[in-house]
Amino acid sequence: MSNYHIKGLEEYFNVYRKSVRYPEKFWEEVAEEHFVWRKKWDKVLDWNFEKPEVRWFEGAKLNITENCIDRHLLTNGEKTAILFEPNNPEDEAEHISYNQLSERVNAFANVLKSQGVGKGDRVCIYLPMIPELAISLLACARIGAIHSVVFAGFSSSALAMRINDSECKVLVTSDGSYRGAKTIDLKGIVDEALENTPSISSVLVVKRIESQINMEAGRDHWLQPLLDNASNKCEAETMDAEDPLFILYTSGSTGMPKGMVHSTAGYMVNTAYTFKNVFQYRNDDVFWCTADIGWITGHSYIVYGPLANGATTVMFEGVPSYPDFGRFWEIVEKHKVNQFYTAPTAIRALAKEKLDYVEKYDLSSLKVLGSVGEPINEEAWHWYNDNVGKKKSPIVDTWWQTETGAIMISPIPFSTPTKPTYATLPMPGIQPALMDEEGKEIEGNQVDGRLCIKFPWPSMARTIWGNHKRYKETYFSAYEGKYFTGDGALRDEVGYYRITGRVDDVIIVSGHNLGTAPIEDAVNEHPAVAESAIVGFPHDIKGNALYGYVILKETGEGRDQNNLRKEINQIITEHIGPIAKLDKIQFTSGLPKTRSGKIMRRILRKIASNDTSNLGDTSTLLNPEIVEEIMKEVL
Ligand code: 7RM
Repeated sequence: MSNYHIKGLEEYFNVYRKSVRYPEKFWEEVAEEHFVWRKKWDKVLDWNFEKPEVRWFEGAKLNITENCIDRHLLTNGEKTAILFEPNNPEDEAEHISYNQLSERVNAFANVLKSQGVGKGDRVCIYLPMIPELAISLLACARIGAIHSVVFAGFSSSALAMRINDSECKVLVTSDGSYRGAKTIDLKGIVDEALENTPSISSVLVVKRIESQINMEAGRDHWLQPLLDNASNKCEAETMDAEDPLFILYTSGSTGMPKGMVHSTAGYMVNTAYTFKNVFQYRNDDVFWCTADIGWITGHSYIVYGPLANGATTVMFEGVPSYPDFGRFWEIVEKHKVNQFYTAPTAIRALAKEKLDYVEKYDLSSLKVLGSVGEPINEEAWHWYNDNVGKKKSPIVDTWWQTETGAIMISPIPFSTPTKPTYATLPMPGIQPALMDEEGKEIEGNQVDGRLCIKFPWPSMARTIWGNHKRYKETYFSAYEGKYFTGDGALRDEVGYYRITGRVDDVIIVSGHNLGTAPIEDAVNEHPAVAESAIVGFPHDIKGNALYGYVILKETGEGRDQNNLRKEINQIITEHIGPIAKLDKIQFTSGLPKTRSGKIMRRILRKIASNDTSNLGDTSTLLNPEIVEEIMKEVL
């Protein structure tokens, strides 16, 4: 029996049972046999979900880049580590070998040092999907700096907020980026953000689009000349197992985005383990995850998980629709991709287009198809299975979160029989529980409830940067002694899990988590807006889209409503980014409220979804008459 590479359903059950009975032994074996350590741990696990406090492999010393790069050099130095496919299909793909990756990461690490970055310092990375993005993560890890990647689609104020929250010292960005036929002035956004970020002392700028940009003397430096002068050897910093590796922000239902803090050793072991098993990666395979490295999926399954396994990982700069809707499949054919991992929103968008775009290409290299980010609906599942996988490639519907660091519930392809819309079974080491409204665990099958995890796993986030109290309240207070995911789920007759969606005020739009509160805050900044409430409603392509109910001030009444809608979306774009724009905006004179003044979103959600047959009990509302008014004007 191999813990590390599961083959067959029986073996999965054996490994799973062992991982529940002897979790420490299980993870210790994985850690011992598949990674290089400068010093082994003194204790595998220490935990307390009340405080909460979790430590894995305490006392161990390591550097994750030695596991992701150095150890592959002797045997696999010429193997392609990163296969970069540029936005423009006419431009040549770049094959970066492990040897080259090593040199580039080390040189970058030396440049960071020359800018005064040391162990524990935070570095903000705001880059498009170009090789420097992956390289900058690894360069930080090399010297023990904590990276905080901000998705390059976020606005200047979203960027500034994240920089300030974790007091980043250096920012890595580019002169601009390509996105399909468009170019984006990234540096312009950065300049605006940096007006209010006192912690940033220097900015490293990658040249990508060769545009005329402002370079502020003393603060901004072109990266290339610094790299040219840097040595490509840099000793890896010795890190403790529990030293933070990175911060990644995720939206909550209220307030500031949460800076989830991930540890070094546990994160490494867990992402590498799940990568190997969920994708059944073999030595010469080419793996492609289409996510952006600005999200956790990119961190774990473009960078760390694949590289820790010595894999070839594809990085794609562009979008699925450029130059046409066949781009993904063209890339699969061109690079003979073996494992393809994408999001339901992308599948739905491509399924709307002519089948020609898929059928034109030879997809016979594909062995495993993955899905992540939101529930995959039955129709999309079948389209993916029939037209991309030709009914031969199992679909792994992987459920996990920024907070969990690694895949938690997923089929193991060729072992676990798949079932449309089901993420199926927990990965070894993961102990899910479904909870009822009273906070009791629901035993048995054919049940549904709120999804919790009742035992620690190595890659769980350890805290929220600067706010351990919020970490405790958000994840460990709803159900005593358990981690609460925020998702609802059901367990079928054989024990398969199906994730039904968020049970809080987070809406997943095109696979991006959006908290309603920050968007409402932005809308309320419009001078004519008195109050607003935002809910999600089902959308063919995005999964969910945003519906805003807006109460105008007197000054706003009589104004052109379409102009107001445009202005409101403009403010959202500035504060959060275009992904948070509202699809529909309904002006109303009031919002349904409970007596304690809480907006009854449940009712608004139903109205926005055109599902008004059963609105539930509205008698407890302060203003039940408003429901009628809203229903009359629904868009
Ligand atoms: C990896 C990622 C997390 C939230 C999570 C769920 C939803 C993710 C699935 C899914 C149903 C899936 N991290 N989610 N994967 N829902 N089936 N396979 O997406 O932090 O950005 O989002 O995404 O609601 O809580 S995330």
